[in-house]
Amino acid sequence: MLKLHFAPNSRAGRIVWLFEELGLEYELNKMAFHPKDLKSDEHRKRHPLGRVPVLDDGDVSIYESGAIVEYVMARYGDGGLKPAVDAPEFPEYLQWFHYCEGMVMPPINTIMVHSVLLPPDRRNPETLAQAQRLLSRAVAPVDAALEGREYLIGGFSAADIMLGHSLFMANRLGQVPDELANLKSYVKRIEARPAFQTAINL
Ligand SMILES: N[C@@H](CCC(=O)N[C@@H](CS)C(=O)NCC(=O)O)C(=O)O
Repeated sequence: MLKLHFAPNSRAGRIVWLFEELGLEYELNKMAFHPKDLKSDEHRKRHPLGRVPVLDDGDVSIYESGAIVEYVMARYGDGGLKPAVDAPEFPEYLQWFHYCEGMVMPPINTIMVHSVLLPPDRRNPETLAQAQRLLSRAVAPVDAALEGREYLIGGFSAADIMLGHSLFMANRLGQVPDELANLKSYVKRIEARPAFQTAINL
């Protein structure tokens, strides 16, 4: 049985979303998004930095949300949620899949740290403003790519599970302005998916 080490409001939601889209059975170890759980000796044995998600599958234990998504699709996905290697959409699929952790999540992390996680007296307004600028630059090409498309490569794919989840987070942080109308409606489409709703409400 696939066992996911999970905390609410985290990237672990991507993996639940994937399980739900694929109709897979899974078990959850639901932890608090708090150092008492994430930095415990028990969890640090699973992830040296005490982070989520971590997936156990028999003798396999793996972390990094993108790697977990690829692992689950390769072993249990039956070819779903990704274009074939020789399909024209394949390169763009890879691009948006990796743009998520490579370009969009770093400024989101900084925004979270300097607007939510740190106590107010340790937040740095300049660091926050710089991350907000970086994020607005990073999401603009995604808005352009979504022109006339329902999802990132046309049909729904695992690239939407990665990047769509980040854009949902960016929007929730108030970082997607109304002018980016393609992104705004994309986030609404993501939110309307029952599998996403299951993941986000855990
Ligand atoms: N690149 C990693 C990032 C993992 C990560 O930073 N997860 C966050 C939650 S979204 C976490 O566990 N934070 C807890 C902490 O930093 O203490 C991935 O995609 O899995």
